[in-house]
Amino acid sequence: MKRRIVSVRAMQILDSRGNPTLKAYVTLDNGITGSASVPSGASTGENEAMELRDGDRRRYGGKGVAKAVENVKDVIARKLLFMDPTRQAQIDHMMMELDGTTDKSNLGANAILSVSMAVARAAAEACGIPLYAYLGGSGPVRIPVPMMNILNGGKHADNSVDFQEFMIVPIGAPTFAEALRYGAETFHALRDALKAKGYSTSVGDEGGFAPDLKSNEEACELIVEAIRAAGYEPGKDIAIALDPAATSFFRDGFYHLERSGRGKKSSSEMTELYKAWMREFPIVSIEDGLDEMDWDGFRDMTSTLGENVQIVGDDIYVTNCRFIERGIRERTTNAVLIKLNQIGTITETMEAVNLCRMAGWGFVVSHRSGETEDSFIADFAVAMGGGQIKSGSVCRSERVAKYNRLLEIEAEEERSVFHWQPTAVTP
Ligand code: 2PG
Ligand code: MG
Repeated sequence: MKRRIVSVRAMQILDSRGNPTLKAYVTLDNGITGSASVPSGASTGENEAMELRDGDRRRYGGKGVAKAVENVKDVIARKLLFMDPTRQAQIDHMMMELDGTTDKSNLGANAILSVSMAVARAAAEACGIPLYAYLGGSGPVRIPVPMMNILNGGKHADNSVDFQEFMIVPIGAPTFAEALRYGAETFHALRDALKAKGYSTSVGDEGGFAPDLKSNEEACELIVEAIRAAGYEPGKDIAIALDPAATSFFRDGFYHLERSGRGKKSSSEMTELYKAWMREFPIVSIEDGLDEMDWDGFRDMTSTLGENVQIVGDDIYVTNCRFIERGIRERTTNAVLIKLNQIGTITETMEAVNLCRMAGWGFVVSHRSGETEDSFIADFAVAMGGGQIKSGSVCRSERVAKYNRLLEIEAEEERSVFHWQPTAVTP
């Protein structure tokens, strides 16, 4: 039976950094309500869809989202009333038209996305199926391999590490549950290793440790040591993925490794650095190794290293088909980071995933550094079937919520498969 939307509401809640964000509620004529909360980034790409913030410095330092909440309750709600919630694309396009800008700055990408996600939740429940099955359809259920960010630097921590994320990837684990165990055990071994060296074991925005290390390399050395101490073989059981988020230390044509006191490097010197690291450490994926505007540098890096490592574009593509199309044409990378709030609707995010599939590229569904307890991306990653997710470390509940949801899906789903294969994607 066809359902109708009878109410659309939103409220201001807090994210994991204590900044305001939105939670939206979509209610149907049978009383079902779907709700969803939106995350927020710190190392944001220049061309991301725009989060609408109030700018009133007396409240939350200008970061309030009261206007975005009003836009949901007023402008968006009025248009969505009596619509069929299973018409996701139609609803998303209607909101895009209503906004009328290319970056969603009128109504706010945060306002639009909260409703887009809440609509999907309500529709899935009305259909009586889990969100991942509703968005992904029938067929094998591929549980993604987690990239767990156990050491934080850059804009996600106030320490001496230039690179933003050092992640462990349990490539040899037989199931997601085992992968998570590998990760948690390595995380605890890393705490012991840091403690033994007199380093801080406090954590950064994504739940990874944030010590003042002597160099960026030392992060990889400590992680390899922790993998071994936890009883695993580096490169066979557990590999390393990096997200330097290089835009955050790029200035005047150079990459400034200032925090670690390593001077400045050109684009090709950065590629050489990654190449040297790949000889020394079991690295399987490098995201945003270069600046978001360094398209030529990315292409050179991909042609030099792309055979042996996944090169992921995050800030350079901002989950936007326009940029991903250019990347595919120019062989800029061989994989894409997928973040719903970089573009602002489920429909456009799925279009970005489709481009990756058609190009035979890998893709990684990702959280943001400012998150909520909403586990939407866990279902979304399963639905998209790309086999990779990054949701931070194995501590801080806003990170673990996604991993726990994946445990649940794997336990409930008899058809589930789990394997590490970064560039092969399901059709
Ligand atoms: C990234 C993300 C998530 P942020 O760069 O990939 O880890 O960080 O949300 O701050 O952009
Ligand atoms: Mg990134």
